[in-house]
Amino acid sequence: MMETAALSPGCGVEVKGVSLAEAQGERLDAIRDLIYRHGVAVFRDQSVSPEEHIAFANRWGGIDINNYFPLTDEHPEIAVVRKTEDQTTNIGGGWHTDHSYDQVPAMGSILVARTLPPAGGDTLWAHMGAAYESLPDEMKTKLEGLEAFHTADHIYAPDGLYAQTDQGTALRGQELKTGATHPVVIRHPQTGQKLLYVNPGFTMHFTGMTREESLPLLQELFAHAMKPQHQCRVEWKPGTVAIWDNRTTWHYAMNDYQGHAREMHRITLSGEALAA
Ligand SMILES: O=C(O)CCC(=O)C(=O)O
Ligand SMILES: [Fe+2]
Repeated sequence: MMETAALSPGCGVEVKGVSLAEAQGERLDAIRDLIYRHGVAVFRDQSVSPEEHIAFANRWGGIDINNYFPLTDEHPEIAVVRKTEDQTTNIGGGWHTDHSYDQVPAMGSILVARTLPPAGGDTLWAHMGAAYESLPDEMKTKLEGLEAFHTADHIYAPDGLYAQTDQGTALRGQELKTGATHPVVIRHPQTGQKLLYVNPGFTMHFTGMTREESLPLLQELFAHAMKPQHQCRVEWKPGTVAIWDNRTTWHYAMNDYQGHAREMHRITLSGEALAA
């Protein structure tokens, strides 16, 4: 029997009674729907080998190969999100939406915990449907028809954010150029829910405005979206798997476990173009 419990009133769901390694058919469709609506689903006590991780992702749909993260030697489909005990910078340690810099952004990811610190290293998600819904009506009106430009170049380029940290050498794809324009408010491709689709990691400016002109409104939206009531938090345990929807959520990987290693296996799921 599949059972569910909300992680917080605004975001996330824990799913019990499911073995992801075996989930398919109607069971998989039910899981899919939960993730589209709640933004992120957490599954505990899973036993998922790299092969089963890939097989599940293929049953879900297409796999996107991330351009930046190191890949496992045996399985190029699996990206490694790693912080060694000697590194001080982590991956994803700020609010962001993966792949918003792609014109056809990845739908989401399946993250499997492989090595965990003794404490800390939680991941936070924030629900952009809840964030949109709680905006004042005047703001909703103001956002109608607005589009924004997203890129990852300031993060991953040779003079980007990570290059200045001890994560720099582990990353690939520094020569890539990215850029995409999306509506500021999108409709979820499957549920039709209205979602705020700008994020502090990759959204640079509104179309037709400079960065400087855009920043006051962007920062107002970011501050609103990251309010605690839109968030949920996942404490990883051995066997924990999280699957999230990039359209519905932002996420943030806590970097509060200095001196300890943390390693996650990530498969990125393909998505579709986004529309208002
Ligand atoms: O390590 C995590 O919890 C998430 C890191 C991240 O941002 C990602 O895998 O996209
Ligand atoms: Fe991320």
